[in-house]
Amino acid sequence: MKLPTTDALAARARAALDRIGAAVPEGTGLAARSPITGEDLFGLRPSSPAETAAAIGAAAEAFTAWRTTPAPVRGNLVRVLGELLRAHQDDLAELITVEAGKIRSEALGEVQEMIDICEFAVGLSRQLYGRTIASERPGHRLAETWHPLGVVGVISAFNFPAAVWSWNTAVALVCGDAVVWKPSELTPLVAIGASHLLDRAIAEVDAPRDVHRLVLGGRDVGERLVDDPRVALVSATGSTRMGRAVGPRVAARFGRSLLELGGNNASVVAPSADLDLALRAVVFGAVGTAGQRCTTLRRLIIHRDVADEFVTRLANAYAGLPIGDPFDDRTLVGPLISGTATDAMAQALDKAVAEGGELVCGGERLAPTYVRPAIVRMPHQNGIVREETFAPILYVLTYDAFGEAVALHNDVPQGLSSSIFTRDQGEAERFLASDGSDCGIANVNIGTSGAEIGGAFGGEKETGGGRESGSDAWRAYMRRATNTVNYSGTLTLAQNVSFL
Ligand code: UN1
Repeated sequence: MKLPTTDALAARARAALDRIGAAVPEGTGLAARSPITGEDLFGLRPSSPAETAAAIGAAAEAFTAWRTTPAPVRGNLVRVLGELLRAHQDDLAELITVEAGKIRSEALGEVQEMIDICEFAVGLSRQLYGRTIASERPGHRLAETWHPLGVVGVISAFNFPAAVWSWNTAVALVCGDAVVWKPSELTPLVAIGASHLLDRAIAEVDAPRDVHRLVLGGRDVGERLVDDPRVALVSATGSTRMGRAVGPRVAARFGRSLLELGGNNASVVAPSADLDLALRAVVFGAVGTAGQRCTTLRRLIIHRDVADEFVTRLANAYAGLPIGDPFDDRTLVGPLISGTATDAMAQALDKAVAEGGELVCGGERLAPTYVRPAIVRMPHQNGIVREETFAPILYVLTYDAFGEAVALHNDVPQGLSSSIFTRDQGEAERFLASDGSDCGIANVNIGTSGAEIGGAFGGEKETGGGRESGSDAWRAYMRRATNTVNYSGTLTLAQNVSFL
């Protein structure tokens, strides 16, 4: 496998950061690294406890000015950020490829998602609507007003190192909040680049400088955001294990949290499905981003009548997948994030086989961080199939009756994304109905991954329940006040209460 050298990758990263205009805070304590070679690029200085506390304090201070800035003016900041992202789409994508190992097209797609959410948020800045409600009393007006919430702590993961930040930040900023961002310690350079573009936008529109702050480091830095009472909302993306730690800690201080945790996404393939279309969608869903999206397809629930032929075709498609350097335009599968991730994949495959699975193809380690995506036919859905392994493993399960497919589909602890491939409208509707898919995302004739920003993104059960990005997800970033205004000149008590 021909891969770039670590020196070449470091030079690419430096050049991209240079074009963005960001300085690298070199030092020790945190390594910037590339999964393409699995080696360190250079050392960075993590944020100290005092710096992290100061960043939160500065953001809290900036919030007091930002919350009274008119929302459409706040939108202008996000508009400028969107323009800078457009101008530096290639540069940020370059950093995403170096640090997360995404192929070029998916790295550019991630930045596109950032541009899209900025445009969405600019429109939203004129649409933070409250309701007017019919009052039961004459001469009274009952209404609700949405106000900025405070400092939002964003804790993001390596797999969407910039887009998930932008979903939170673009929306939080128009909502009048300040943001402190703790990116994954695996992707600090992407964060430095993205954050610097926002700093530039802040300077250009003369917004309060500390309305956004970046803090770098590991779990301890994230914990400071989680425990600081000045952080009104903690929006955290990562594993269910992480969420289990974060949720109760934030709740203990009556803070709010918005959790985007693990997925165990499935597609149902019915016998009436357009199998050519389903095949392409399944391959992208299972193998895109080397199986490291929250929305990655992990379970294929396929009707017995079409299963054998479909799995054979799938295995053929897998055999032709170009794996290697994500900077090479022909590559479709880049590296996993680390050697630990490839180890986890190998262990999961061993377990699957021990539990009665039949390895159809894949699983070989081609280099320390490169694997061949795997397909495993499973006789049941116990054990390992119920877990999220962040790697390209597709478990195949078969069904006979539609009800069985839905039951299998829902019988996992996670509830992020789901889809059905069918030409039977009744089946499609049943999948989307209240007793159908129990996920936050349920699709028809399209895969589980690659959601557009316009919808609310998130899931149920162990996925954490949070919703980010489009639709009315903005409400999580604001506080609601219910207002009763009496203009009648007399005091009328509600519920016909008489007093005094
Ligand atoms: C994630 O994996 O954390 O729907 C986010 C998708 C992308 C976002 C994934 N738009 O696959």
